[in-house]
Amino acid sequence: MTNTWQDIKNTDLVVVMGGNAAEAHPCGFKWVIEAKANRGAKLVVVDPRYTRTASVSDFYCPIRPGTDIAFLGGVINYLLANDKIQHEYVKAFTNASYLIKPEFGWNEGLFTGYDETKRGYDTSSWDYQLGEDGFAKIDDTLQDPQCVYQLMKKHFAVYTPEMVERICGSPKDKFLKVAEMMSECSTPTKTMTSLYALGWTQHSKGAQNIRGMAMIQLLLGNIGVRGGGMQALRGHSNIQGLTDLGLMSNLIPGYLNMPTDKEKDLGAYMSTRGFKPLRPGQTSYWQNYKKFFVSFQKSMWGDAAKVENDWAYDWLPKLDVTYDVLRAFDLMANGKMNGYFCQGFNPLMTFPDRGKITKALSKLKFLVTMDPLETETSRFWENHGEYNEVKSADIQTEVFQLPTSCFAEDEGSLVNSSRWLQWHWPAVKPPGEAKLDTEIMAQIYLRLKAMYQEEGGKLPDPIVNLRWPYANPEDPTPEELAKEMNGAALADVTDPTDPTKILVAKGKQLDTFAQLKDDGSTFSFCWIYAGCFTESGNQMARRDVSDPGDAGLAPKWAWAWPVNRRILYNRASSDVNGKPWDPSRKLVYWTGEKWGGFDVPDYGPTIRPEQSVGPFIMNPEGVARLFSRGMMRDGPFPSHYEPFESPVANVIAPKIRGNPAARIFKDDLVALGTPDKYPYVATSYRLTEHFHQWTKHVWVNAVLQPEFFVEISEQLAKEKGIDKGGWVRVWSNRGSVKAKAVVTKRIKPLMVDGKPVHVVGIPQHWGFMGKTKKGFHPNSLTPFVGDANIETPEYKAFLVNIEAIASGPVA
Ligand SMILES: Nc1nc2c(c(=O)[nH]1)N[C@H]1C(S)=C(S)[C@@H](COP(=O)(O)OP(=O)(O)OC[C@H]3O[C@@H](n4cnc5c(=O)[nH]c(N)nc54)[C@H](O)[C@@H]3O)O[C@H]1N2
Ligand SMILES: Nc1nc2c(c(=O)[nH]1)N[C@H]1C(S)=C(S)[C@@H](COP(=O)(O)OP(=O)(O)OC[C@H]3O[C@@H](n4cnc5c(=O)[nH]c(N)nc54)[C@H](O)[C@@H]3O)O[C@H]1N2
Ligand SMILES: [Mo]
Repeated sequence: MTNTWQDIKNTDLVVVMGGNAAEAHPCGFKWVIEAKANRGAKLVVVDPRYTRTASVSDFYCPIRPGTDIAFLGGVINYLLANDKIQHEYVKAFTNASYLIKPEFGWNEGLFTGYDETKRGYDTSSWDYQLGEDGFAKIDDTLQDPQCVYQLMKKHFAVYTPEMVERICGSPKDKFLKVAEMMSECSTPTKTMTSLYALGWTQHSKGAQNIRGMAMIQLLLGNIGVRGGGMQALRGHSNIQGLTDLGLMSNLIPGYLNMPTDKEKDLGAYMSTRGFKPLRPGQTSYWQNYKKFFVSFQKSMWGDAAKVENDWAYDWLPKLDVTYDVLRAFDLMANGKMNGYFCQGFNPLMTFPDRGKITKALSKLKFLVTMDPLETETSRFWENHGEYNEVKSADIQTEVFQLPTSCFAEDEGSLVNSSRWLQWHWPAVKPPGEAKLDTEIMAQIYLRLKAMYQEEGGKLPDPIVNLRWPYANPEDPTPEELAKEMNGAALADVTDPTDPTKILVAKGKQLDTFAQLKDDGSTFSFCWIYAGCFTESGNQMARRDVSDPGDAGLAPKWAWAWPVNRRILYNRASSDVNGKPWDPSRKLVYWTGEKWGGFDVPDYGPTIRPEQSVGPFIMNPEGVARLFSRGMMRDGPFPSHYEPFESPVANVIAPKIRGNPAARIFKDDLVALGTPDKYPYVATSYRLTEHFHQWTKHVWVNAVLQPEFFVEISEQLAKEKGIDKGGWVRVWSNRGSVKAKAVVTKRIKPLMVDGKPVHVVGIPQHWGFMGKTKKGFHPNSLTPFVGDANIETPEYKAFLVNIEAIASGPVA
């Protein structure tokens, strides 16, 4: 989230699109109700189904799964065509005026630089024109045909209201109503907030869905302001922490990236991470990259990371390709990965194409699960259901189950959607033989280290030299680990302007990442967390609810990264002169001497407005990007692509199937189904009564939602002779499931390009373990396809067929 949960109460318009917050985030959703009750805010829902969120909305618009970019593109076109943008904001704080290279272009659904054999782009033309001074060229009048504003106008012109209706099946008048409601928020005193989650990410162009809305929010002047922003409603309680700490295969903590094979030494690695400002006077915060990186290396290897060995650069793995989870399972399925540690993950249920996952797990020599529950994954060799199964007798995989504690039994921090690190304490002791994950990992590490010390090995250094400074090496404490994430001084850190002044004495915890050094005198495992555990104690354990100005920030409750800033890009809440856009919703403003207000400002409190430093300090140009400069793998602007399995061709680029840069392997392309055999669009989602696959182990939840079902419209039920509550078989090109049919008015057929499209809704909480009745998961059916940028699987739009059957799943 750019803002906080409570800040939702400050908004005028809540748009829930690509999520179902009332169902999946019921506690946070109370702030939407607050906004409605206290400010008269309106709630708009755009979803293929009339959801629990829609049931309390002011306006609901249906949409075909996987077509949000056409809808959002339609809104962008509407805002530009009707001149409903916040001009001053767009000019000052975005790259609308930046000139793009003349060789950049867009033709028949592809941007320049596409290479079909690589299924990817050379993105070099998606860039600014640079002047001789090295700065990006701009045209303040926004008239140059190569400026981002004009290119954007051209790119989105195709998404007329008629086109939106043709692609999305959203009736034109309903689309126009939503566009009009959003456009009202282009005035400086009206704001809109966007709440989204997996309805947007789980597509082969998921990241571009989010960019589409971010562009709208920038055009409306809604980023960095109270009641505005982009709210990624995160999933598991600590999934924000997962990405922060670099658990993605291409990241290291704090959103630094893993070196690639080509970057042979630190010099090569740093040469593309210079982040020279692209406009005069910009801060370009990533210029501190080396400080964060060296401090990370010091936290990993302590004294063994030194200037002579490039701070142990060689000990980091180097990527040849991205090792996302799809690729990992593909490697397993092809016999190229033969051991697997599966910690807190139940992929047999939750990863796409169960047939492929089963095949993958069957090829392993060993599988270790670390989980408080006995998961389906740990019993993958039992064949339940109809899919491309492997015979149990042919499986050689040895399975080890290591019982762990769960969140209620351990101490530590969870990072929530608001980027708050909140400390929590154990309620009970883990039962039986269950151990804390940290203890298990420490045990494994110490044994590995002993083996390397005794037997040598190809590269023992990174393991034997790992810094391991815990009082009990066998069981590090949460406090020790948290302090390490924050970081400390390894030598006295002095003031650069006055070396006699000691800012942090040797051995003391750091207060902020601004104190980090690239000379080895500091360490911090995750630079964005610096400040969470200081000499004044554990900031994450703070529980002070005070909220100055009733701003919805509660700055002394827990601790937010970065530097306890509650709203990102908050400098943009004031105009170029530092005056709040909306005096009734002040956030950060220029007092005449410094930046004051309710939040920690984006940059140095004494940087004067006339210095024109942009609020988007992580970009070397200081402004936000309407045109994403080379960062996205699948295009600088979002554009509509059909899901890989779709009932219709792409009307904008008929020859293109799916996002041309999406993650898909050859075998999985072959496994895709076509609309002649699978005419219905399926989508999958969650229910409040269950949490994924865990709560089916609990009687109370099992009683609330005992049995697997699918949801279909009354029209489809009639067409297929399916009774309310009757049994159905639903199948895709990859598998088949049996379920009870819920026939509902909440799903309606959509008219897409002149023909009706039916949607089959498939909730996802059942399996063959636990207290609920035995059931199946949509992932027996889903395709093994992922987003182009972050490889999130396309769970939300695929093709199925359905028929009534006489009996359901026993056996
Ligand atoms: N009770 C409960 N709460 C949970 C969870 C749980 O299992 N149980 N899981 C947690 C986790 S890990 C996550 S990630 C979050 C997920 O939170 P959400 O993303 O909100 O949950 P979903 O139910 O997966 O999907 C949300 C909605 O997306 C809609 N949708 C499907 N396809 C499309 C599309 O193409 N466009 C649009 N606009 N909408 C579409 C679906 O109809 C559904 O209503 O929930 C978290 N909260
Ligand atoms: N078709 C379809 N598939 C989906 C989705 C969808 O919308 N549609 N949603 C996707 C999303 S957003 C998500 S997040 C995934 C979820 O996928 P998973 O993460 O595989 O699902 P969970 O059931 O939450 O599994 C987490 C496991 O962690 C265990 N656990 C809990 N606490 C601890 C602990 O402290 N330590 C350890 N070691 N284990 C612990 C739980 O018992 C559980 O078995 O599913 C994805 N799959
Ligand atoms: Mo999730």
